[in-house]
Amino acid sequence: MHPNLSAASLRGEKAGIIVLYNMEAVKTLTEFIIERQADFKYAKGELTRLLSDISIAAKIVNREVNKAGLVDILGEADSVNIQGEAVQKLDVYANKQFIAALTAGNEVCALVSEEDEDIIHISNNGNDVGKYVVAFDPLDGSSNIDSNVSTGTIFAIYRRVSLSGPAELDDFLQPGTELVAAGYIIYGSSSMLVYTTGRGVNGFTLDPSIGEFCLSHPDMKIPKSGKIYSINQGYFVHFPKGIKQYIKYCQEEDEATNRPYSLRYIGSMVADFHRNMIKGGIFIYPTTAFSPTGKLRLLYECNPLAFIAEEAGGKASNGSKRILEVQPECIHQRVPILIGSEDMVTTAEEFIAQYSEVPTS
Ligand code: P6P
Repeated sequence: MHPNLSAASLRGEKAGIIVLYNMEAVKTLTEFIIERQADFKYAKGELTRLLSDISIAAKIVNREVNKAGLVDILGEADSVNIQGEAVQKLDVYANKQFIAALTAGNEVCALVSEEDEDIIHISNNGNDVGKYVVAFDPLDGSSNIDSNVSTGTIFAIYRRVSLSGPAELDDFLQPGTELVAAGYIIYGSSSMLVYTTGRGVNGFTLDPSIGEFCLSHPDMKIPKSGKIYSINQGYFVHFPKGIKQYIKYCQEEDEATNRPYSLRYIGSMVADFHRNMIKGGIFIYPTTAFSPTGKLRLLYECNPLAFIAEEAGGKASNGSKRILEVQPECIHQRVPILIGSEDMVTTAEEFIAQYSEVPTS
């Protein structure tokens, strides 16, 4: 029996989180990855080590995120990242943790981070041993930390295409269909790591008492439809006509299709996406007058979440094309995105096709 279970959990009281009843029922992330290693087309333990490195950094970041209100790690660092956004100290901390963990693991030859303008090369005395490249957003939604709102890390793992030597730009400019693995960590009321290697999606909840991510959401599926739409409606006047019409559709009264939907918008993509993974729904960040190609980044936000969404039976598009088929042109490329329940994304695409110029790409 898990030594740290409270009497409440023994009684099975719903505490709003997954209650672990006993260690016999608990499968850790490491055990799960090893079990599934055979499924992974490049087995030989490479992915096991790579995902294990990511989970270690996630635990360290989780610890600091949870302490953020207690130590002077909040507040804006004196720099801005290449997106021109004020950098929170926790952004910098999280970035350093993931770079350190992925560097130490020797499986990765280069990284792209939201926080760094250029490719971060990782070499071992001049030999670029790693067969993988990783694109990641170390702390998505970090501007919300001061208000204690969930934030997250998003990662995308590609096999390098260059044969040897330092990684090249083309190693990162692969479409999402070439992803070998992708995932996110959500630092919230409980912290979870959710990932896919193309064999379904599985979610692991961090049990801080044992410091392990434990399988809590096996074989996750996004409901085919839902009653939640997520969009920053404050920008309504700047949206394309098709998006405006879809929003009006969401607000109409129609019992047969469960409308009006509820509007839920957290402002952290990982948190909005994760809620829709569990409950069903659609998240939209379209083009706007001030983000003419969209705000969210293809390599380390949209592609990894699109891979997960599709593996969970959902859908992700730029309004007219699968996100995963968009050919990246640069490492910090932005794209418009509609992602979540398949039927809801399809309906939104129909409004875009009917009312406005669909994005070309
Ligand atoms: P807006 C956070 O800054 C982020 O990159 C995503 O996590 C989030 O979905 C989006 O931007 C929020 O942007 O313009 O609505 O504040």
